[in-house]
Amino acid sequence: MSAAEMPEDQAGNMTDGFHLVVEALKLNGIDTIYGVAGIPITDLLRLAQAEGLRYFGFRHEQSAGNAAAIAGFLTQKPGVCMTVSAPGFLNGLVALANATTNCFPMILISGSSDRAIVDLEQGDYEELDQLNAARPYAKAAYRVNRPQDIGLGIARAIRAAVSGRPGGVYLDLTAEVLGAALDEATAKKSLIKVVDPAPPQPPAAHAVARALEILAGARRPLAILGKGAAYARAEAEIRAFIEATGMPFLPMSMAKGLLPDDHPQSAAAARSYVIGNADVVLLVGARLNWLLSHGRAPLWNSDTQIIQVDIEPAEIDSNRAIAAPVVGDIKSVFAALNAAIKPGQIERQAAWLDEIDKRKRQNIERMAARLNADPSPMNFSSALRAVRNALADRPDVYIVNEGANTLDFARNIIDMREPRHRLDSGTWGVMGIGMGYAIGAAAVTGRPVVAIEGDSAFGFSGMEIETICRYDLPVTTVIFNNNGVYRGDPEDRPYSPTGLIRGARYDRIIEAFGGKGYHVTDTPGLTAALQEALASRRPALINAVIDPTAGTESGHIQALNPRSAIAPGRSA
Ligand code: ADP
Ligand code: TZD
Repeated sequence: MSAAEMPEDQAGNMTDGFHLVVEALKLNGIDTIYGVAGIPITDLLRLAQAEGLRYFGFRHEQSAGNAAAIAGFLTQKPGVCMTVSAPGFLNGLVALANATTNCFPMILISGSSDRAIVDLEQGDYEELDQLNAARPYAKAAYRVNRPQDIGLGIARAIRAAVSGRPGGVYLDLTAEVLGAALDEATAKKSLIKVVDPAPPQPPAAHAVARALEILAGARRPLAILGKGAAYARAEAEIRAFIEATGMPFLPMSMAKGLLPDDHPQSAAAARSYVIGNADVVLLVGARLNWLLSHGRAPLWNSDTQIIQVDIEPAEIDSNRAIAAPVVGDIKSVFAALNAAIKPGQIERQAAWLDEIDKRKRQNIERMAARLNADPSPMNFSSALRAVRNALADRPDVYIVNEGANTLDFARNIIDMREPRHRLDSGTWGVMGIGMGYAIGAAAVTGRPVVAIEGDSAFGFSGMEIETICRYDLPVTTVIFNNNGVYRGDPEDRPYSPTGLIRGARYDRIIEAFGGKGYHVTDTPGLTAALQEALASRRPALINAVIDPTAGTESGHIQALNPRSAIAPGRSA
């Protein structure tokens, strides 16, 4: 019998699945839900809101899931996304998979249809075997089949999401369980407050000693910092170690700001030189995946010894041999490294640092010419200079960034000074994270967000502009509008596979919802619009017109496009 069907006198001491879910979340400090309403979760969302949880309702589950995932990255608490069954669940699944791939803790909770009918494929409303569909894309996937297991299911989901290597967890709640009745005494006892969901994982002393010994012998050491280090909130410990040893460092894109980009030891402006010439690399919370050319030639030298700091033991040796694995959480690892290092054990390598400085200066000079040009229409460099100028005294602003050229240029041109303030396409190079990440970041930090978006990239989540306006969030979306995926088509040709409508007025989309739209065609206009939008702390969208011929195919990763083996020189 469901709680609703129960006679009044019996219902007095009873509770139901809806209440249990909300109580279990509250008990574990989860205060925000991102989602899209519908059968069977509408009443659950209403109840959550009535019970004091914040609810952000989206226009598409993928954006709700992306908001939850980035909230997880920013807070070390799992972000929770709730969806309806089958199609809503599948829309959210992309975000769940993206969270798992990027090691962000999130929980996708979806309502599901009647298992008796689903499992016999009898054609229920929104029928889908969601649990099994989620499994390959999640760090863990669970289904709750009895109301007395709700507390346990949520506890397991939280622990799985944040412990060890964080990831996306799927939690299936059947409509039946949500409506099911349970007496209050049993219900109360069934709830679990998770104790120490992500306990520190200190490294073994011998692993720390081995790492220091290798570093002590290095002539050309280099630290590479990844978003795992940002997630771990280990900036103080990492900075102390890097400054004590004098070693140069390179941030991966979402680790920018962990140490400020203008730190004298940053080697970002001499990236390929330092990777190719380092004799020892200290790899911290970054995988040797495609973003680091798998640790292989031609970028890497096969003799370079690698010390890898990661919480996931199976990550070690995944792409090449690791000389010194240090398995543990980054905060504990760096506390141990700082404690174990002996004065003078790792010498400052003056010749190496001087050479890096020389190359940095050369590269920065080369870039300056491009950056300071003022072509009309704007190109990526000049438009980003305008954005950078508007952000010069705003290190507090969170940056969301997606696109191809827009992503690659912004990563290099927009300096970050605070940790965890740059949120981008990440491990998959995925489009569609823009508005979800912007909303999630604004929701959990209360700070202004600037989303720097390619015009194609924006389209994947653009309808969430309404969500931004509805909640009056301090999000400014800057669209680099060059009429296409990568670039626009020539005026006199029909639309190609990469073409988008010419001269789109994206600024008018936000006006439909009461936000402020700007249409800008030059750099002073872009800087002024962004400054005004930031000062307003209200939703704004800047349509920045970029030269349609400015972009290159696939931005900086053109080489990943397959080439025909029979006609290698041919292109469209
Ligand atoms: P990037 O894209 O910045 O190069 P990746 O996402 O490839 O970074 O790598 C992040 C790595 O950080 C993952 O291998 C993950 O296991 C690891 N990681 C995440 N959190 C922690 C932590 N608290 N301590 C140690 N390693 C962590
Ligand atoms: N679909 C998804 C989900 N992710 C993707 N990465 C792509 C498609 C392919 N893709 C890219 O890799 S970048 C990009 C697409 C469609 C858009 C590039 O155009 P843009 O940016 O307008 O966003 P630029 O700055 O003009 O290059």
